[in-house]
Amino acid sequence: MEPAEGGRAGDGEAAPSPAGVREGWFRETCSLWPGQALSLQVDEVLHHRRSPFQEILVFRSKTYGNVLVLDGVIQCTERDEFSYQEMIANLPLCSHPNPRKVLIIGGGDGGVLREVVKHPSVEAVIQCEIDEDVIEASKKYLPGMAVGYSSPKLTLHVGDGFEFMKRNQEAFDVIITDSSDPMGPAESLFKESYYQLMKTALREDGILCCQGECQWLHLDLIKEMRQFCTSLFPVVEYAYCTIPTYPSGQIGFMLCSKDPSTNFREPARPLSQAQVDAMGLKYYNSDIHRAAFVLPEFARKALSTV
Ligand code: SPM
Repeated sequence: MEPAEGGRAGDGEAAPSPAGVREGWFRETCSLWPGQALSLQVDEVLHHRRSPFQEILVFRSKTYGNVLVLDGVIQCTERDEFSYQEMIANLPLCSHPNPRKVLIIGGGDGGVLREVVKHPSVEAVIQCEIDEDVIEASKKYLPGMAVGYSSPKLTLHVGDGFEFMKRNQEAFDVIITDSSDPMGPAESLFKESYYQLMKTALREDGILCCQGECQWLHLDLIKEMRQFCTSLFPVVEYAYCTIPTYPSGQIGFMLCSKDPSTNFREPARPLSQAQVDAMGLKYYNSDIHRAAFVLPEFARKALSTV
C-alpha cells in the first residue's frame, strides 16, 4: 500500500492513499454536513482497503486513539466511542421490562454488542453485519470494542439485515440498528419500509432503537422519520447523546415500542450505582437516560408538531 500523506502505511491490500488524509491530518467532509469538517491528527495509518461494500480506514490518531472510518466518515474513536455505544444499547434495554433476545443490525466494530451482552437478562444476541472486513479490522485494531465477539451469547450472521429479518418474524425483544449515515450501504435503513420490517421482526411488546442522526444537521430527516414511525408504532421518541467526533458533537436515536404502555423517558429498569459500576459504564446512567429525551427548544418544537 502507498503510504498516506502524513501517515506511514500499515497492512492491507494495495489501495490509493486514504481519502481525507493529507499532511498528517484526517479531515471528514461530507455532503450531509456541508460547510463544516472535523479534523484529527494522524500518527499512523494502520489499515486501508476497499471491501466489497465500502472503503475501510483505521488510523492511530494523536489524541483520540485508533479511529475507524468508513467511506470517509468517522464511525468510532477509542476515546469517545463509549458514549454512542452505551446509549444506543442501554436506552432500549433499560426501557424493556425483560429483554432476553436481542438483534443488532450493523455494529461491525462490536461496541454495541459489548454493551448488550453485559445485561444479565439477555440470553441471546444475534448480530447481522454485512461487511466481514469491518469485523476483522475491528478485532485487530479496536480490541476494546471487538471484545463482545467472544461472548457465548452471540450468534454472528454475516449478511443482509433485511433478508435476515424477513426470515425471523416476531422473534426479538429488542432490535438495535447501529448504522452509518443515510448514503451508500445504509441509506435504506432510514426508510419506512425498514421500520415496517423491524416491527414485524419484534415480539408483541418489542422495542427498537436506531441511529437517528443529529438534530443540528438533519432535523428534516428526523422529522420525516418520526412521522412514519408514529404511523407504525404507538410510542415513538427521539433522544441524543454528546460525542466530540461526530459532526456537531451530537448524535441521536430513534426509539419505538410496540407496547403502548412503554414510557421511554423513565427507565423501566433503572440501574443502581453498583450496577453502573459493575457494568463498567462511563456515559450511561439512569439520569442521563432521562435527560437524553429533553430536547433544546428548536428541536422540541419541530418534533412536537409531528
Ligand atoms: N458502533 C459505532 C458505529 C457508528 N455508527 C454511527 C456512525 C455515524 C457516523 N456519522 C455521524 C453523522 C451524524 N450526523
